[in-house]
Amino acid sequence: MTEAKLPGKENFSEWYHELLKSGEIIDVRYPVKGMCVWYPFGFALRRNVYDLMRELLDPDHQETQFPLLIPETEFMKEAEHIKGFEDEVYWVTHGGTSPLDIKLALRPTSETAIYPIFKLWVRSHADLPLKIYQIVNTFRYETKHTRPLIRLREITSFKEAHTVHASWEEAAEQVEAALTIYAEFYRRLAIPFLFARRPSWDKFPGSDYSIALDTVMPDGRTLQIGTAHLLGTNFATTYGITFENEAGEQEFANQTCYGVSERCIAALISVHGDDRGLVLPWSVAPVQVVIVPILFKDKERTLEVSREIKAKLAEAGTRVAIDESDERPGAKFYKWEMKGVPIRIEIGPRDIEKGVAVLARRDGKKLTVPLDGLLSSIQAEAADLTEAMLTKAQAFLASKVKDCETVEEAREQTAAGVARVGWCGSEECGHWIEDEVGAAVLGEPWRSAEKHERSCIVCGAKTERCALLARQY
Ligand code: 5CA
Ligand code: ZN
Repeated sequence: MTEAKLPGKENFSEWYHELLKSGEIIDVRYPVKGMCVWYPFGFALRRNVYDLMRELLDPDHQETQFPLLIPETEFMKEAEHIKGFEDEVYWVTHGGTSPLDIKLALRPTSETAIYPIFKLWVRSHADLPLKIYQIVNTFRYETKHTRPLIRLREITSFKEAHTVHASWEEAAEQVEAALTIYAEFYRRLAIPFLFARRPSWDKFPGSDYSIALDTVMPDGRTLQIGTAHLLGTNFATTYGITFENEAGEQEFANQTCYGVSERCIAALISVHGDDRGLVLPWSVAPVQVVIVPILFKDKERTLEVSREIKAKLAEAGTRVAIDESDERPGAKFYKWEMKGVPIRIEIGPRDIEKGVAVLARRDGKKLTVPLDGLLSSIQAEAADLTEAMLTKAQAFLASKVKDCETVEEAREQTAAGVARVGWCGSEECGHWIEDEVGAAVLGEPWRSAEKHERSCIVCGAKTERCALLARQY
């Protein structure tokens, strides 16, 4: 038995890379930088995560799909947008050996593919609101250090939603609706996060404002795991998206867009995983329950009962596996722990005599439960386990965020966490903070109730405003 041991989670970077491999999530050996391969197990996890996303979006959005290639003529229309993405675009310049008349961009995101068509789809106020999304691959020629699932050049699982509204206020409400959907998405994944309104210099190119969700990784650096942007009429003006209002006049439409990528899976792995491997929430685990028959005497009977349990659980909609291999129970436990299976059932001849089974949760809790009513025991433990995972992750995040009064304190805090400091909101003070502290301004907390008097850490002005600072992935 070769038990490749994981490095401890305190060596986060090594631990993360080793776990992507041992957990069979991502194979990084594809010979193009920033482009990775999903192992089938990783892809099953991805499918469950994106099924959850679809479940949350579908009641109020329609799924669609636009082309990957965008003509240069459309791509180059929105000045701010071009500035933001120009350096990151891959271009298709040839068809076979013939140069193309008009170069084609591989979408880095799809505003410039979708909005020329929105111009055709939106005619009158009766067409609004329009809310669509697609889950596609996008390409960004990232120049910063690439990392699997975190900073890719091919983002394979880009969920982007695009909406069109009659007024700015309605669009702003849609941004809030999007944030509420993302909050629920991450609650079900037991991943806590902070909402921040990005500073003006870090908002989405072509937006009025951007709200981001940041989670805290094990090493205290933050990862942006979703963003919602209020586009106002900026793109509508460029692409001529107008509608006839109730008074019969033409008006520019207001828009939003919001996105999540496979970073949500990077967060899932990083936030919950431990020294023994993946720890997956029940909602998305490819295998939710594994049955390990303890085979020493009465093998046939033990297997028979185990298979009956499996059939029952499967019938109830549980994703269940049974490990009938010849390995020692210990080796089997190790293998399925690495895969993050939330609940393991151990059952041997003595248990069968007594009409019980041992139920072992991925967080280490073990209990003996009657075979009668096994399904409801499993469901109760699964729900409790998800809560326990969320509580633990929330406590970790809370321990990583601290109010700081001085630049020195903020510098120390952001070495392995998030600092909250008074900030008057001026760009000048913001840039000074970034330079002096050596961390990014994530922005002002959004939807946060607590407000109290502070003073700007730079200019000393009295203010209720504050900034979250962190080193970012
Ligand atoms: N059109 C908008 C909304 S979909 C947009 O492109 N927003 S974005 O640039 O902020 O990207 C959406 C999300 O994708 C980000 O919040 C981040 O979580 C993720 N993301 C961005 N770049 C990468 C990358 N290179 N690799 C993996 N994920 C990324
Ligand atoms: Zn200031």
